[in-house]
Amino acid sequence: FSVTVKVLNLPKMNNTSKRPFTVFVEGNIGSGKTTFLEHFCQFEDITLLTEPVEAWRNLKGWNLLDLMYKDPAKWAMTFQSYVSLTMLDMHCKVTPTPIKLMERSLYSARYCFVEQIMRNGTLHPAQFAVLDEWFRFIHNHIPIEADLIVYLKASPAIVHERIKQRARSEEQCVPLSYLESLHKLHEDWLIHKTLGECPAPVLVLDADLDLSEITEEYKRSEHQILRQAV
Ligand code: DGT
Repeated sequence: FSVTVKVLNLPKMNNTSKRPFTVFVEGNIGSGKTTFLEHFCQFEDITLLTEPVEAWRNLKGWNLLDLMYKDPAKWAMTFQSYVSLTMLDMHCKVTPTPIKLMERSLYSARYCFVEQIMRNGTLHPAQFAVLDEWFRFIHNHIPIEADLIVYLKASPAIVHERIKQRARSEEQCVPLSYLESLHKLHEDWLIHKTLGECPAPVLVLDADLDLSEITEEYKRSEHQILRQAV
């Protein structure tokens, strides 16, 4: 599999000893993480790592995302273990700029998605235990760097509407209740801090705004992110 790596101005890299300032972009399905990352294409000091959804849709010809949505009881474990692998790949990727922006992380895979399918009974407790052990092992043995989390906070009803409009074929069966539960898990993890570990300070942006207004909202995060490149 491969993740999309967008790098502008590669020759600028001259500091290999210092690790990059690392930002996770988090938020519910359809909250605008991809649009947020696209906004930062214009900045030369940033490497963007977009989520490997395409890898999930085509692993040696198999569409794991589709299998997971069509038959979660059978495929959620397989899907989730592949998500973990692709996320770990992103965390470990050596990037050539002072700033690294990642779409999602191992943390949201564990504390939002795995948590959700464990709580709703899709995952057998034994399957959950295996995924959780993998997460703990990685967390304890591999340095997962995080300096800032940008949380695109969005109302479940709004992202539900967006998901219907974008019509990604696998997602047509996603009910509002699923998005409401995922929203609550994001809130517990990033705002109330009652779930798992929040590995970095959280900047909350209003992701309910529509495309015509969202650029101004994104700009609110520019300073916090870009000052790290100085
Ligand atoms: P955006 O740009 O905010 O609209 O982001 P999306 O919706 O393209 O990206 P994301 O990560 O929220 O979701 C992509 C699809 O993959 C979506 O159908 C949910 C699913 N997904 C992502 N991560 C996980 C995971 O860890 N477990 C499960 N079950 N599904 C996941």
